[in-house]
Amino acid sequence: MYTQSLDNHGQAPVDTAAEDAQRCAQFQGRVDLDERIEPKDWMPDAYRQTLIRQISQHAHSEIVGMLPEGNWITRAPSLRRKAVLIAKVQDEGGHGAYLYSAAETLGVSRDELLEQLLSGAAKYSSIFNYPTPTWADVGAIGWLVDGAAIVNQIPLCRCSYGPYARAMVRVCKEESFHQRQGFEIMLALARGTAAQKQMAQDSLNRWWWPSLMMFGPNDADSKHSAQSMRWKIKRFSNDELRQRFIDATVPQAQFLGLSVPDPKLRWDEQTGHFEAGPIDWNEFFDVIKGNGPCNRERLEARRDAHAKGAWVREAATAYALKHRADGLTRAA
Ligand code: BYC
Repeated sequence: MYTQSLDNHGQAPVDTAAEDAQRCAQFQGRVDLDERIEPKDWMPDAYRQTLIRQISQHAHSEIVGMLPEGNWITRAPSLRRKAVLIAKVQDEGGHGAYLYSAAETLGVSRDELLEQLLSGAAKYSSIFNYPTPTWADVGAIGWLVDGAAIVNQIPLCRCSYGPYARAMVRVCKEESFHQRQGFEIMLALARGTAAQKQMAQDSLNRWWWPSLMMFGPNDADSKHSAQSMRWKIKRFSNDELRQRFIDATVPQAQFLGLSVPDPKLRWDEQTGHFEAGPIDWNEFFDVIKGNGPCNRERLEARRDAHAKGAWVREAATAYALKHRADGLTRAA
């Protein structure tokens, strides 16, 4: 598109398309050199929108992800388990806070993002729409869901956008502790009574396939991957990361003495990878459309928590305004 600036004092028209193409090329050059893009740097609008989408979906996943495990805080089987679980769930809230802050650096407000979540317009990870009927589910979430999150998020520590990459460094350190606490719960159950081992097996049966779906659709159906990889937001494709997770997790299930619920799963000597059976993508797309077993329950719980937290937000705002006013008085 060619436009003529109103105040360019009779000079030649400004070719904004050419200017934008030049800026985009310079931007891509910086990305190719692995330079970090920071909030005040020029960036293509599509890059900004992609990051807002991904970072906010990620933030929503963290705070919705507090709910399935939060259900077990009052019923944890010992004081130690309760203390650990409270700390873990609190960490997830912290991850949400860093991620909303990272999204805000792109020019969108936290209120806007929360409104998108609470109205049902925004996506969050499919995995949190499954129920947690037994204590073993807390173990399975830590082991599998946090395990999948680590595989997905370690490469995000090298994401081209600085604030997201830096948030991921801390998140990954905490996820690593979460994964171990989950595995430790599974180990205790797997080495416990026959009923406890069965409980662990049942939860693996229920969480295995949804954990594989966390990585997103197959590469052929992933509409954002190619561009996100060119921009180095994503470093690996959905299928590459899913395979990495399968290869790391199957031996862990074997160590626990549990069976992965995939009759087609086999070790491929030639590729050096486990080959998994087909994923039921109908289930995945159904869940992300809002029809999973717990979608409605999760959104209602978030709306309720948001409404009940209104007084905290009001008090925090009043406190911040008072401090600002005090600061101005002192400065005057
Ligand atoms: N669930 O083109 P694609 C945690 C959507 S929290 C729902 O491949 P992309 C934890 C996708 O958004 C872990 N939707 O997309 C917390 C897109 O739809 P839109 C959360 C999904 O972005 C508490 C469409 O499908 N982790 O670990 O290139 C307790 C096409 O997909 C899902 C993150 O958010 C899904 N699973 O790749 C315990 C990591 N997958 O937006 C643990 C950051 C895909 O066009 N995010 N969709 O309407 C990412 O790495 C990428 O966004 C994804 C998807 C790999 C998830």
